[in-house]
Parts: sequence; structure tokens; C-alpha cells
Amino acid sequence: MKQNKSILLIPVALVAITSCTQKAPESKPNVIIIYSDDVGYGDLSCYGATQISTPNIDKLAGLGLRFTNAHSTSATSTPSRYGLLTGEYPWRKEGTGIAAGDAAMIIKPEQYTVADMMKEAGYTTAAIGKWHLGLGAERGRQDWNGEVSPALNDIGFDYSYILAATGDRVPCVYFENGRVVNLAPNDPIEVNYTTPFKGEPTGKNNPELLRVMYDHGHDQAIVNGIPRIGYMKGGKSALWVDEEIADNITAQAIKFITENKSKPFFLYFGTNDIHVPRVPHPRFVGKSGMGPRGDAILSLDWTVGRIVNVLDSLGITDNTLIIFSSDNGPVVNDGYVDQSVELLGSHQPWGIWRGGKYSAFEAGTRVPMIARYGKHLKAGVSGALFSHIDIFASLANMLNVPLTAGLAPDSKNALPALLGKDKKGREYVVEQNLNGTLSIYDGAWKYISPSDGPAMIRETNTELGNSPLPQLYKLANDTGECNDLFNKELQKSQELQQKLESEKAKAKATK
Ligand code: NG6
Ligand code: CA
Repeated sequence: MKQNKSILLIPVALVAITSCTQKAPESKPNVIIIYSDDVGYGDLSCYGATQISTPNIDKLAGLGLRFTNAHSTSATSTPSRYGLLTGEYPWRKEGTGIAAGDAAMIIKPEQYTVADMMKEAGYTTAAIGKWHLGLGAERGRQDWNGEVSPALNDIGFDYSYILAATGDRVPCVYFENGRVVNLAPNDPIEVNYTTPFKGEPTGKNNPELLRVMYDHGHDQAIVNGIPRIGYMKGGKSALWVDEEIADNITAQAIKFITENKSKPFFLYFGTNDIHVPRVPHPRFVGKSGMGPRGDAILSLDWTVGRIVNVLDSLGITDNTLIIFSSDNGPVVNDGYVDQSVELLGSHQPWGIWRGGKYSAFEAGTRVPMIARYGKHLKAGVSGALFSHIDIFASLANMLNVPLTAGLAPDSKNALPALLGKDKKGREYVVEQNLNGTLSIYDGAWKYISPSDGPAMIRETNTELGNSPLPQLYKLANDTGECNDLFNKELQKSQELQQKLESEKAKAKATK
């Protein structure tokens, strides 16, 4: 009898050991983060937009979880991406503001990234599309004609195919694993962010050469008839074609997915849509009725549809966790004459929130976010308070990778919120605007630190939320952040102020 029992116990024990150490395939889902650019809370039809239709993103939301209270860490690209990929608040680290096109790599090789973590968990990793976190060791000293190093392979990405910075910044070329794609050796690239190249036309001096006119900034190098930020010359055969960026990076993403369909992969996919210059493929031109900004939203929607369709056709959708979101809130006129203001009609890119890209007001960081993960996630809408800073630790938790002290220091496990099991989410989120002004929001109340930054960006018509006085809003019933209650609700003001101060004071190396 005794013997029989122990025989019976053996398989049970084996099963238990196996389930701890060797995961069933679905416990290692593929992970795709689609990080769109400058897409506002109100820009998608699944978030209430009526003037534009985004059927593919809506379908993702319909089969997944649509978050109504998700935040990027910052109201601009570089810091948001830094926070997402390192799990460290960008405001703890110097030099994480909007990066120039010749910036050195902001994430140092010795830093632990979400890609490193995924690799440790056995994943094949890739970054495709917009990067905007610098390349090389020293600003302006990169060897654009050789191998730029350090590059993404030094921070956990097995494969990369990227735009170094933004669509409006030189160099306007793709980099595959640190090397410019299609570069002809007899036509080297030169990049300079201070001095124009003799004999090269610029937007400022040669407006007659432009097919897209600049509104503010963006008057330097001319590439494809579009004026940019920064100067460049050479590399003709390598220059990207703006109309083809979405198609090209989507094709690269599909190639990576297809090649890795039978092993776990992690894809960080940064779209160029809907950042300026908005020059979508001709098949989208005029289709939104809202000009290039609306047409770029349609292009983004197409991209999302393509990615999901490929997953479907490979039969791996249910074993893939897809997270779609945006790096910061919306902007209408961001420096080019593209009729974005004139054709906006009643469309409200910021939804019910105040401000937009760059802003400490809510639309700066309250972004659309959708998670889809087959049967592991119940479709619906979640009001859980969520920050992109937590994606790192949530994935680590899902994959049982321990994050020891100092790794992803600000990232907390929010997997239950990501999968819809925790309806409440974080206790608070910290938001950062263009000027580094920090706010803290607990799901009902929001405190904005005093700041000597400007109140407005006149050119983009953005209220930055900066004020020399501290502000407190009850977002629960004042989504427009109109009624400053700082003096009336001193207790709440102080409570949030203290929480923010203690968050700021946290030593970098503690979790
Ligand atoms: C600003 C640019 C803006 C955009 C932004 C970065 C000007 C006048 N404005 O400096 O067009 O490129 O930087 O946007 O140059 S982000 O979404 O990548 O953060
Ligand atoms: Ca952006």
C-alpha cells in the first residue's frame, strides 16, 4: 500500500517540477509592442472618434482589452521610450529629452533593458521602426558609413531595422543592425546638426524646392522635397521615401514575425505614423477627409491590421500578447503646413482631456492602449490606472524572470491589470511634460508641480500646463482640468505633493 502510494506520487511530483522549470508553449507567448507616435486619446474610433474610422485597431480593441486610464511616462517620444524600455523613469536620468538625430545612444550597453530580459527568458528580440534613443558612443561622432556602435544589439535586440530618430530629423535613412541600408560606398553620408553643408539647399534658403512647406522649425536639410531638422548630404541611394515608410517597416516586422513564428519572439515596433511630416502612402491620401494627419491615422490602422492578419494566417495570434499604445498625446500643427488645423472639423485628438503632446495637462500622457492575448485575456474595457513604466516588470513577471534590485528600478508588476484581472491598477502614475514638470495622478486627483516653464507653445497651440504655482485638479469630475483646487483642498494637495516628493527621492537602485 505504502509503495503503491509513492509510485502514484512520482508522476505528480514530475508534473509539478516540469511546470516550474519548463514552460508550456503558451506560457511563453510572443510579445509585440506596437508603439505608435503622437496618437491622441481621441484619435481612434474605438475611443470615440466619429470623424475617422480605424476598423483594424477597433477590432483589436474588440477582441482585447481597451484601457481608458493608461499613461506613457512622458509627453514626448524619447523619454517615454526610455521609460518603457528600461523601466526607469526618464526624469531620473539626464539627457533623456527629445533626442537629436545625431544623439549618442541614451541607453548604455551596461543598462538592463526589457529586450535583455526577454532574451534571458529565451526570446528572439527585435526593434523595428522609430527608435529616437540615439546611436553610437558620442554625439555627432558616429561613423554613419560604417557600423554605428554601440547600437541596439548592445542593449538586447538580436535584430534591428530602424529610423535613427524621427521622420523629421536627419539622417533620413534606415539602419539595419547598426548599418545604413542601401548605402553606396562612393556616396557617403554626412550629418551635421550645427552647420549647413556648403552648396546643399536648405528649406530656409530654397523654399522653391519644397513640396511640403514648413510652418515652424524644420527649415534645414531638404530630403525628398521635405525640409527637416538637421543637415545632411550624400547617401542618395539610401534615403527613405516618406510615402513608403509605413509599408517598409511593416514589411520588416512581418518578415521578423514570419521567420520566428515557431519560437518565442519579442518585437518592439515603433510606427512612424502619425508623426510629422505626415506623408502617407498615396493609397491613403484624401481618404480621411482630414488631410495628411487623418490619412496618417488610416495608414497606422492599416499597419495594425497587417500585423494581426499575419499573426492570424500563421495561426499564432492566440499565443501572442499584443500591446498597442502611443508614446505621447496628440499635436495638430507640429511644424509643417499640412492643413491639420484647417481640416480638423469637430475631431478632437485629445478626447475629453486638456492639453496634448508636450503638456502636463492630461492629454500629454493619457494615451490609447489596447492589450490582446487570445483566450488569456477577457475582452472588454478597463479603467485600471496603468503606466507604460510597468510593462517591463509585468512581462518579467509573466515569464518568471526575477528583477533584482536596481533592474528596471521604477517598474512594478502590473500583469493582473494588463490582463484585465485587476480593475484598479496602480496607486498613482507620474507624468512628465516637455519641460520636465512632474505631475502625479491617483485616478481621481491630479497634482501638477510648480514650474517656471512657459504656459504655451504658441506655434503648436499647446497649453503646457506649466505654472509657477502648484495646481490640483479633481479629474474624476473635471476632465478639462479647469478648476484648480490646490488651495481649497490643501490636505489632498499635500498628500499628492508628498507622494511625488518621495517618488523623486527614491534611490535609483532600489525597487
Ligand atoms: C520638436 C519638433 C517637432 C517634433 C518633436 C519631437 C520643431 C519646431 N518641433 O522639437 O516637430 O519633431 O520635436 O516629437 O522642431 S516626438 O514625438 O518625437 O517627441
Ligand atoms: Ca511622439
